[in-house]
Amino acid sequence: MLSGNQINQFERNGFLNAGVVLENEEIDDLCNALETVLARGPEGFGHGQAKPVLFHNMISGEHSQTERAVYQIVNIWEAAPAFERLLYHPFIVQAIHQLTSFGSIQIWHDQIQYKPPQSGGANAWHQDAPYWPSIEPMTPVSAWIALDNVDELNGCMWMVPGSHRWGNQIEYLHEQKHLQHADHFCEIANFTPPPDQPIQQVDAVSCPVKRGEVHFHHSLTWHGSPENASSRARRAIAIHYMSSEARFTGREHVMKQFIKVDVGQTMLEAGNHFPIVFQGGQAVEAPKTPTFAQR
Ligand SMILES: O=C(O)CCC(=O)C(=O)O
Repeated sequence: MLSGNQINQFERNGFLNAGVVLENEEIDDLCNALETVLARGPEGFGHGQAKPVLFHNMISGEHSQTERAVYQIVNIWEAAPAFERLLYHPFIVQAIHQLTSFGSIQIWHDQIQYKPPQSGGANAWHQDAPYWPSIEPMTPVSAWIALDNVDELNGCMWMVPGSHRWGNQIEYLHEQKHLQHADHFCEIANFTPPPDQPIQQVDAVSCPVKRGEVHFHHSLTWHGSPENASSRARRAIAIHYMSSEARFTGREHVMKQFIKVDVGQTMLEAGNHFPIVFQGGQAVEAPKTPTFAQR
């Protein structure tokens, strides 16, 4: 369980490192599963085989001249049982309940963001919720779990304390796309927070996360991560949750193709791509057999 202090810290800042949640052996299993998926590559999954929903270099095209890469794998859990089990991690799920007060919690989607050594690219400043127009209300909290020690040198996330209370500022944040390198990533300029909010300065801070630790962030918290120019890999997985009371809007997202309810209906019956992980006051147990993947 999160302590009252941790919850207060999350509510004030919009993010929280809640410490170690995974044993070495679990991390090794996750890393092995990730290596298997990376080795197969986006084209390595045959027709009818369980596969991630999306697998690509998320900065190719945009910065193709730099030959940098951030491999984004959405719903690796569908292809890898170790990642499916992680969705049901009781501490993480309970913490999401504590931070949101939702009575029923589902997975919206997960995503690996893997930055290879030396050539890892940046994930520019953004907020998550504006990228998820398919569901309302927007999903308020994500869990981000490090599979390597992640720090300023290999592309840890940076966050702006208090920014989750400043509304949807995605257009402003897109103007900060030139901030790519660790040495200037924090130099966000020319923004005045709304005067009625408790935090009044834009002070980006780095958020190092050790292997096996979980870091939570609000879906309106300004965040991003600079390039990985170090000799170390940066492997991490984010899990994005939603309330089962969230409603399908019909708007676009890579997960929209799997939503089995009509526009305006709640996501509770959205289908098995959106597993329920908390219900009836407790974390749900992981299924005994994988939903999609072969063992
Ligand atoms: O892994 C990263 O560097 C960024 C991840 C992210 O933007 C998120 O989890 O919302």
